[in-house]
Amino acid sequence: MTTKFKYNFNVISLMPEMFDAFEHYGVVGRAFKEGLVKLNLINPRDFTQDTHRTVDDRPFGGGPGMVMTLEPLINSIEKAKSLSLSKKNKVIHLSPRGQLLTQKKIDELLELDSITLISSRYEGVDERLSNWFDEELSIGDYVTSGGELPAMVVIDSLIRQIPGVLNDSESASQDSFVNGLLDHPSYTRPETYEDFKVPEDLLTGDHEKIRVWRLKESIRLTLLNRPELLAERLLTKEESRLLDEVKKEQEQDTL
Ligand code: 4H3
Repeated sequence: MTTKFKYNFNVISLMPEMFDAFEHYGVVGRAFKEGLVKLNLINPRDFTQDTHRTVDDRPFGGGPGMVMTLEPLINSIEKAKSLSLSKKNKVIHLSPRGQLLTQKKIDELLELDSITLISSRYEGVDERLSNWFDEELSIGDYVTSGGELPAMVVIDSLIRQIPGVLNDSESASQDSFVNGLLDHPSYTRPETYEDFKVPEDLLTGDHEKIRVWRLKESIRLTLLNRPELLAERLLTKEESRLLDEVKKEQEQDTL
């Protein structure tokens, strides 16, 4: 009997309602519906003792804004850990200060069976909370008003990589970054729209010619938009040849 894939996402958030739509649409919604993955929403406000259910306080040392207090977050983390499927779990704080999220990181997280994502608000969390989480992750160099959208980005990109979640027509194997290059351009009908034609090679039905065209365009796009990815990546002989062709064509374009 095939062991059914199971993965628990525990999200600690003051705004759990933000996840309502997230759970119900697209491939992500299907994965939740089929029970492959589970979303546990934990609200620190449920772990407060005072009548105002206070979760924040003023920063020591002064300055604008408020800081999320330790106790409701620690109690939330303990609750989340009790909902994790096994010891193969990590507690991650989403923050602009964190390590940048990459496909490689997503693949590492896929090896676990549960993750707890702390979506903070206000000016962030009391620094001592770092004794209760494993790492900080950032989805990019910008600030959002809460960690909820970054948490959804992490969960979505994880779910896409679960074997069986994407059927062939949605396949993740051709996604950007999966082979360390940006995804090749795609075209569909009509073959000509106003003066814009589909590249000839894609109309030949010659699978080898199409494979090479797509690889070359992936390399061209990566050189243009993310040259550092090329620097990090070992290129095959074929890829190096195609990169040289792209560079020569670029030189001709600038002449
Ligand atoms: C993560 C969280 C950006 C990211 C975030 C990211 C709200 C952290 C608040 C929350 C602080 C703003 N913004 N790039 N925002 O992954 O608690 O400082």
